[in-house]
Amino acid sequence: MTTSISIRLCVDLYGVTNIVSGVIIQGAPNTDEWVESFKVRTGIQECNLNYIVGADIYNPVIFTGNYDSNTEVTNYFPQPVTARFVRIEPTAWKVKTSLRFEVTGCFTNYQPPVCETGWKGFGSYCYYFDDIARVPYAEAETACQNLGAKLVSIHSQDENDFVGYFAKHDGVGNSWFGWWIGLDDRTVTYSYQWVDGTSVDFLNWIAGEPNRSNENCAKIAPKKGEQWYDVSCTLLYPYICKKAG
Ligand SMILES: [Ca+2]
Ligand SMILES: [Ca+2]
Repeated sequence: MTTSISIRLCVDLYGVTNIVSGVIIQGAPNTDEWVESFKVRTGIQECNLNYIVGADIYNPVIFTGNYDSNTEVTNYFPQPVTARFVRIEPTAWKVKTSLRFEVTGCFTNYQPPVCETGWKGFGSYCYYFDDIARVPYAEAETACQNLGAKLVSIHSQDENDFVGYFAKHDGVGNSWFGWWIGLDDRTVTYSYQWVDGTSVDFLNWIAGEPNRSNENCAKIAPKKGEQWYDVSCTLLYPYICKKAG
């Protein structure tokens, strides 16, 4: 990918979500113009990109850029991300923010999931957002099973962003206040488990939650930064299902 002068360069990775592990940049060909340092944002929705961060999750990584026109400088991210959009935000440059830019990652062997009509793909899974239903948790669980799926499990900030984005934009009425996700402590209080049996390797409770031993089911609340609450399993919410693509 080669591009012209741009303060913020954003690329759409062929219109599909990819695993991106880093970026490679060069200065302008045979001209003393290059980007000396930069930040990177990535994401699956163009208007909702997150900065690449490292151990300090609150501050974007400042990547070291070029020192001449033609040497390719490769920067790997602290860990690969799932992204369709990659945006370079120069923080220092020589004369102009000229750069040539490529991304590294798994493009040749990544196959976007094939999802039925009405389902949305992310990673290797398909997701269904039933924003019409208003049902208790157990009914939502059954409804997903009837679709050959399970109530959604969430395993990364990227997956949470994806789920949260569609929870927000597909939602009508009180879906804005929450959707069932497949996380509960119905068996052992405060021992939360995913109903699809996957490991609990990511949690996104809002501050102060989970807060009640008699609230055993989790919802994601798009209105509250896509964070999670424990609530009574008898409350009525729409729900999100997930199955392999
Ligand atoms: Ca509980
Ligand atoms: Ca609660």
